Parts: sequence; C-alpha cells; structure tokens
Amino acid sequence: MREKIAFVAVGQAGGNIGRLFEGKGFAVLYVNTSKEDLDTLEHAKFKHHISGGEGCNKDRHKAKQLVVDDFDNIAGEIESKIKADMIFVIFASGGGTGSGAGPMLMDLLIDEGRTIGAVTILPAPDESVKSHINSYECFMELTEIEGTGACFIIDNMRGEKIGLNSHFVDSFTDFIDIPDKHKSIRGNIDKAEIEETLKAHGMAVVVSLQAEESAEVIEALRENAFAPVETDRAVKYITASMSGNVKMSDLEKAIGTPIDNFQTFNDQGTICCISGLTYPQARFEDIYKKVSENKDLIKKNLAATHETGMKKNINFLEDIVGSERKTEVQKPKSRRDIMSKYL
Ligand SMILES: Nc1nc2c(ncn2[C@@H]2O[C@H](COP(=O)(O)OP(=O)(O)OP(=O)(O)O)[C@@H](O)[C@H]2O)c(=O)[nH]1
Ligand SMILES: [Mg+2]
Repeated sequence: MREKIAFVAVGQAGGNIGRLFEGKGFAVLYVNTSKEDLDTLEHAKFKHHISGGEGCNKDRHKAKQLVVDDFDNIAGEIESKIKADMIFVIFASGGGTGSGAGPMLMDLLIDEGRTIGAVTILPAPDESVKSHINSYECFMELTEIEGTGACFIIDNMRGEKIGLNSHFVDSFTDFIDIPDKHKSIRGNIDKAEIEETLKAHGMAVVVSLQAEESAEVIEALRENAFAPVETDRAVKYITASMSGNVKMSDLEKAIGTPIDNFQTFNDQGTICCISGLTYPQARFEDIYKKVSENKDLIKKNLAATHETGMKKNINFLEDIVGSERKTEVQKPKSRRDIMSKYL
C-alpha cells in the first residue's frame, strides 16, 4: 500500500513532515524556494529547488509567481520521481512558500485517475498576525478547489510542532498499513477501502491509540477534529481497525452517520480515519478574528513605513480582510487559467 501513496513536501514545515514519511518508506519530493532550507534535509532522495527562488519570507504571492514560472520543471520532477496513484501535498498555511504554493500546486496536479490530497498546518494562536493572514488566505483557496481528496489538518494549537508531526505521521502510516497487518475473521479492510477513504473530498482526521473503550477513541477524534465537534457536520466515511470493546456503532453515534463504514479488528490498538468532513469553520473564524482585531494596528504600522515601499502591502491586507468570503470561482479549464486564478 505504501507504494500507492507519495508526498510533495513544500516549504520548511512540509520538509520536516516529509522526512518522517520518507523514513517510513514513502516516496517524497521536497520542493522549496529556499536552497538553505533544502540543504538542511540531509539524506533526502528527491529535492527540487524552485528556480530563481531565495526563500519567500512569508510572502505568498512571491511563492506563487515562482511556482508559475517553474511549473514545468516541478511537474516533470513529480512525473519522473514519484509515481503514485495518490499524492498528498504537505505545507504549512502560515508561511510563504508552502502556503502560497500548496493550494495552487494541488489544483494544477489534479487530473483523471490520480487523487491529490493535502496535509496542512494551522498556526498556533500565539503566532504572528501575518501567519494568520496567510493561513486564512491559504484555506480560502484550498477549500474552493473542487476534486481534491482528503485534507488532513495539523493544528499547532494542540501541542509542540515536532511532536505533532510524528504523531500525525505515525497515525497515518498505521492507517495505511491496516490491509497488510490486520486480518480478522470478523471482517477485513482492503486496499480499495483505504483508498476510497482517502479520496473523499473534505477534511479528514486520523488517530491511532491504545484504546480499549469507544469513549477513548471518540475523545482522541474530538481532540483532533477541533472539539467541540461542530453540529450538523457531514461525514462520508468512518474506517477503523478496532481493539477491545471499541464499537463502530458508538463511533457513529458520536461522530455522525457516514455514507459508509469499513471495519476490521485487532488486539493491539485502535486506528480510525474519518473523511469527507466539513472544514472546521469555527477554527477558521478564530483565525479571521485575529486578523480583523489587528487590522487597525497593522494599517498603522504599515502607514509608518509608507515611504519605504510598503504601500503595496496595505492593499494586500485590505484585499484579504475586505474580501470576507470570495464568491464561488468557476472551475478553470487550462493550466494558464488555473495559474491566473492565484496571481
Ligand atoms: N506542525 C508543524 N508546524 C511547523 C513546522 N515548521 C513550521 N511550522 C509552522 O509553519 C508555519 C511557517 O511555515 P514554514 O513551513 O516555516 O514556511 P515556508 O513554507 O518555508 O515559507 P517561507 O519560509 O515563509 O518562505 C508557522 O505557522 C509554523 O508554526 C513543523 O515542523 N511542524
Ligand atoms: Mg521557509
């Protein structure tokens, strides 16, 4: 199953998580505008430096332009280095390179017969306003792309970054390994069912824990799914290998009734992935709030540096803060159309 899934790791955070996946035996292509960041990835097999890039210092627009100019090379690297049915693009939403390039890359990579998903990161509440602006913009773009697969969200609010990285990578890998490792006369999960779970459009959450009771699993899911779980949340699949007294009926009661469930059993621990979830609107609202609350302060600060060429940034900020919810964009047809949507 591991050969069916590959990763494109963009930016520094993407690289940190990509390394862990490469360590688990997955194919990973590291992409960055910063050569220095790429150099820190020792023993990484496939690296691509976006030509002309010297880092993006939290400037999403700069990242997008660089990706547009270098897209043929990036696409070529993906085709030749990581052949897989499913590609997950990994990026932080709060920086420049990954945040700017991530959604646009996903959009450009979608084609028939291949699933493009995401592993992305939300900034912790104590991070800068700039990180929050970037994150909000990034998710506005990401959630508008049609035809994407599962989008996993690591929330830096939930703990220390490096710990969150390995926690996620371990849980995801445990999930992928279910068909090979867990066989039960009471029911099996096959590779096609894992794939179907990961193809579902929307947010996905995965947990793997030593749990004997349903309540422990539900608690872990709630923690990862932005508790308290928002009401009227949709869910498409619940896929779980369960141990002890953990029961699918309990999970459904707590999470919501999915379109389908896939289940197997084992005696070591419970691994559960829920997919096709609605995005965490309440958490996005918090991010938006932090940006709006600081709007006047940011404007004042930027006005003070007006003469030094910062005026463009004021407009940039107003564009974001003023746009609230962008209206639905029609799915563009050509690569050029997709690119221009982001610039
Ligand atoms: N969970 C997690 N978050 C990280 C990690 N590294 C950075 N972040 C978060 O990611 C955001 C910054 O993104 P980076 O990946 O450093 O930025 P980048 O994509 O390299 O972009 P630029 O350096 O601005 O061009 C912030 O919100 C950080 O808190 C990591 O290893 N794990
Ligand atoms: Mg960086």
